[in-house]
Amino acid sequence: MKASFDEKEVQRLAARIRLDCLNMTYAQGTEGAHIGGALSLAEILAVLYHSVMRVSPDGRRDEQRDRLILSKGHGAMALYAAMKEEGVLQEELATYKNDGSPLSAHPSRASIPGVEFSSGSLGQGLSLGVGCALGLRRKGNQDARVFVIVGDGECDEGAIWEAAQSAAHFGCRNLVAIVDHNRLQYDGPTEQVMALAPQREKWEAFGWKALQIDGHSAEALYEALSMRSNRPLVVIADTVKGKGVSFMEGHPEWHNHALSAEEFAQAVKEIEASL
Ligand SMILES: Cc1ncc(C[n+]2csc(CCOP(=O)(O)OP(=O)(O)O)c2C)c(N)n1
Repeated sequence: MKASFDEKEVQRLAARIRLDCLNMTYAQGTEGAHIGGALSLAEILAVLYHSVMRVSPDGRRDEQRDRLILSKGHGAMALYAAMKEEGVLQEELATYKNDGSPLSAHPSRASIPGVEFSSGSLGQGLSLGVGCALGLRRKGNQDARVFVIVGDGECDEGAIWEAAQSAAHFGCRNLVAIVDHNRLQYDGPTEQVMALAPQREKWEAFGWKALQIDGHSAEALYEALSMRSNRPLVVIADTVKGKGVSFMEGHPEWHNHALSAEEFAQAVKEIEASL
């Protein structure tokens, strides 16, 4: 774990991640991008990359590095922006989704050295995380941790709960799941599509240490993600889909959307005001 945490610096980093996500989305023209669920991730990724994870600037070479799996792969824009800020990604964000660019709509291990696993098909990342955590332990690596970010809608997938059960069974104390709990999924409110509550109690019943925190508070995230537990740890991060842009916040239609010139200007103005 890194020793330094500066709340203001992390907040500024989160704002820059949001600006990059807006730029990438606007560059897609009428095709748009997964902006809502990228904006909800900004503080989570800022805290992980800046203050919590040991990252390997040269990709996956450092065996002691912490591993991050963005299981909700459609949040890739926020991941690329955070990686770029921390020097883990050298590509130009402006190439996002262009033909031939390594920065595809979902992160690809084959084209980006800092990506641990390819994702995009929801429900798979936590199982990958369990395997990775077990592998590290069997290699005698006691320090590296595995972080897996899942969406709350993604938790509809049965494979998430199979992975949760096996993580506890195999004693994966080096595994941390983060639920981006923004209460919305593709087609509406999570509780209407497939009720998840009571989330914390469910994870606890599956044998995890469960915390529920404000997922936009850098300090709360830092404290929770720095915690070591003798069980797998899940941090249920209460977030807002579209966070930081007033006309997007809490509106499911911004899951995957294009930005008009006026909307882009307004959104940038609002994020810049928070810098
Ligand atoms: C297996 C699978 N089914 C469907 C999709 C299409 N899809 C992409 S995002 C999404 C909604 C996910 O909701 P949530 O996990 O809550 O993400 P967030 O709201 O944070 O963006 C769906 C259904 C997919 N990527 N993978």
